[in-house]
Amino acid sequence: MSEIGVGIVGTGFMARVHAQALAAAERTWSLPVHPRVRAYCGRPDSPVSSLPSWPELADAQPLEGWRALLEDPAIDLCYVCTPNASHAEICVRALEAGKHVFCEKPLAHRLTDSSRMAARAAAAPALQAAVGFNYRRVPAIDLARAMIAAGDIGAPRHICGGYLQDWGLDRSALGIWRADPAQAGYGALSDIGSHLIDLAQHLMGSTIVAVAGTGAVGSTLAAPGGSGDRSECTSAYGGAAPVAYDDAALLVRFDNGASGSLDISRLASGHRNGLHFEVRGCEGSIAFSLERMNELELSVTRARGETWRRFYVTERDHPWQGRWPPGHPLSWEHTFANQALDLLTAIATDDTFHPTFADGAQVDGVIEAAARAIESGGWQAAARGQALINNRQTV
Ligand code: SOE
Repeated sequence: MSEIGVGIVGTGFMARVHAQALAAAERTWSLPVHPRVRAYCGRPDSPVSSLPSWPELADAQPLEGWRALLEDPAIDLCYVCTPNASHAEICVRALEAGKHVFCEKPLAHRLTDSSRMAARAAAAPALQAAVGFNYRRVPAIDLARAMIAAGDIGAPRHICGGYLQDWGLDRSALGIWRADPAQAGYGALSDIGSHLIDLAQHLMGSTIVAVAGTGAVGSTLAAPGGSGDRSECTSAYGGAAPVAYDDAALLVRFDNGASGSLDISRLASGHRNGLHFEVRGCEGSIAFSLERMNELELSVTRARGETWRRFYVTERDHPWQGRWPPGHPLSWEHTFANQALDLLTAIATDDTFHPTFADGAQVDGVIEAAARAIESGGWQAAARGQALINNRQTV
């Protein structure tokens, strides 16, 4: 089996998730190529001595800064797991160096950056330019997508979804880069809203073309300087830095006429990592919660008072199953091994891994439309990924 040299940029918890996922994918499946992490690095000013020594990187060379990593001819695939504002420079340089690129979500902290990344990726069609919306690779979510696409609930009319976390309530989170609009973008809208927006489009089979909503900076987390006073934040769109919303409640309109309501918060006590959705069709509904991530609920009849049927998504013919007998559930980290399997397979077969940078830029277009909608109080049009590449502008 041929080897593929991997470089990991970043030493935060997502970098470790991906390092472990590559090893897990190797243990779980007969991969078409053998991923070998050859090098890793931290922030540009991080000396090698400060880098972690994780067991899964025991054979990898620690480097000072990502430029040295991109110069290594033995690196074929670069994972970018750094603060959102640094994604554009690293990913564009990696593509220019002829590397396949996997970028953590959101693609960028501003639409101008993600448009540039998508355009550069479109100019290098032989290279993978992938975005880490890992929840597409939760078996139960992919089964829901397939059931919706197969017409099991009729034409999908509305999605009611949420991504709720509570860590923003802890003062211990003060000062982390996810709270700094200059590094992270639009706060929870960019961090976890990007997942929810991507999933909503993936499940509904249509892109979001218009957004309305409200949002708030509800804690000391997100305001510059940690004051909590929103007046210090520049305008959400076009200002020096985005407004780092802690909460957002969005209404969305899809290209196919369907609608959605999306609830996003990192100040939601009672929800450690609460991603959930209910898709309502003309003949039924389907529902999921990450807190019961191997289950799916379907409502297609009201006969005899029936409400929901429960599926336990661990059968051998369910997506990304087969490692163990039915009834052995997967966990959050397995979705990254599923992602690695599909990315390495796409590289080996010269197929295109989805979601791509164009998909990521389109999601960032919806995020920026949401920020404009919150600021303006009215509906805002969302940019489409392809338009971004062709015209390098938002609509
Ligand atoms: C936020 O805390 C976060 O780590 C996101 O950045 C991840 O994408 C999500 O999977 C878990 O929560």
